Amino acid sequence: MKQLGGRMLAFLSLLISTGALAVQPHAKNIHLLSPEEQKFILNLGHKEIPRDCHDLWESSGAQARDGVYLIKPADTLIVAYCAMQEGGWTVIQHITVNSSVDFDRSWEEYKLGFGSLTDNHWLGNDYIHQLTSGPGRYKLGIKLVDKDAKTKTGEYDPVLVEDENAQYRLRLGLYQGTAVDALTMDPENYLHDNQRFTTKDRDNDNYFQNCAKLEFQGVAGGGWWYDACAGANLNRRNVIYWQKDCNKEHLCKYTWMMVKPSDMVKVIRPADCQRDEL
Ligand SMILES: [Ca+2]
Repeated sequence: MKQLGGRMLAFLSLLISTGALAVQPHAKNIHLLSPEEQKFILNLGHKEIPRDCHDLWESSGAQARDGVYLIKPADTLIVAYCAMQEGGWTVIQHITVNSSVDFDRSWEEYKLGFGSLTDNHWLGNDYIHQLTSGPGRYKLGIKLVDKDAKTKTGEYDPVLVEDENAQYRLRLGLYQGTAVDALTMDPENYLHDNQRFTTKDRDNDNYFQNCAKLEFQGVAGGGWWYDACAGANLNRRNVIYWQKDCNKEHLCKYTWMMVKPSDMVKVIRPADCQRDEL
């Protein structure tokens, strides 16, 4: 009996070390990957689960490549797409104009994420909250690619998406980038900073109707931190909107939203202090 138990353990640990058991990812948002894609989680079976993609990039000595990884921003294990350029961004949104993934979704769907991590998706407001609420500050990266493949970028530093009780209110710091600042400045006075999240089934916006339900050419706006209503909305599937950079006259093809720890706060590791002790 004892021997059988030992063999069983050896067999189990073999399965775990080969990654065969490690999948099931108890990852809470595993629905963002097909069963086939789940086999290609790049850190499957690893003992140490990083907090985010930056953590992973750093511990790999800047060698980690783009792809899907298991991360653990709080006490929940999730899967996320990591864009490893510039120190490891955790992607929270990707949309392609006229995406086959519908962004006209409910509160619950925006909360837990939808779409496909390797394609168009929303990571999930619960996880965006967990990522941006630290420890340490986070920043938000925006990447816009227009129909001529010209790319514009921007960063808000810091960023915080508050929890569900606060209706995932968006808090943004200073902006810099080549794209226009469409979240904290708008010539029409639509400010997205400090707004709560609105979906078609939960109206937290400042308009007399629900901004997420307003249609353009038959397509609703999708969930967003609406004011009354928008100077930017990256979740409208038929017209990606970012003031003068992306709109119905100047079409954008893709966008990404990503987060990573702020440069303003450097984490000091014990090893970094040793020199001071000499
Ligand atoms: Ca309203």
